[in-house]
Amino acid sequence: LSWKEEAKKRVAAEAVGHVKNGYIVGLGSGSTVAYAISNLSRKIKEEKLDVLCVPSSYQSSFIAVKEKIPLTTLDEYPILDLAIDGADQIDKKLNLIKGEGAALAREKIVASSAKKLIIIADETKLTANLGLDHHVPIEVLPFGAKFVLNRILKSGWKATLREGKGKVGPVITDNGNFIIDADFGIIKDPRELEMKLKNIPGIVETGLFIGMVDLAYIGTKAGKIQKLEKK
Ligand code: A5P
Repeated sequence: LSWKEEAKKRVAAEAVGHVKNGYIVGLGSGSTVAYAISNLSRKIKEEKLDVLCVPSSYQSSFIAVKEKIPLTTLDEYPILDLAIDGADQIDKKLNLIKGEGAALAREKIVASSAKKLIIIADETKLTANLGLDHHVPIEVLPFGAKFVLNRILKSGWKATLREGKGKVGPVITDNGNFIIDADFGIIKDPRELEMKLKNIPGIVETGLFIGMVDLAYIGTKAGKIQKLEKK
């Protein structure tokens, strides 16, 4: 395995260490979370734990089913003990950009339902400034996609409708929506940007996760784990 995959595995195991018997656990999406799901499956079997999980995407649901992890829903358990998720960018204040896998809306709901949110990532995701060489994925209603795109472009930013792979035309999210990738450059005030975006009709959710993270484990190239905690 490459150092990155090793790092992802390491932080996944560290996060799964927080799961206790009786926990309801929210599962994020992406390749790092995939390691956490496999690890959690082993832990449940070995320690004979009574744990239920709420997946944030078809991807994490399919992996959890394959790993024989019992699943539940937010309708049955609106409060989760813990959520484990990945990120596309993370700054020192533990603010995130998410949504490369187009799962950001459900991920944000799962993360917001959890008493504790742990983020796992390799060190390439760490940044001094959110938005530096990175776009922000935004989930939009198909009906309002052009309208939202024009609003963002008119404000002087760059934005494109995400095209699908394995399908012509736009990416369709698990919620039946489109994704706009917007480039805001370095984001000085992510909370303010989030508020501005949320005021545009048609935007369902943004990939900005502000002030939500309790703990982040960052896997380094040197084989260590950097722990970042909410202050
Ligand atoms: C999914 O929409 C994203 O928010 C993922 O959490 C993010 O892309 C992390 O994925 P990796 O762990 O594969 O980098």
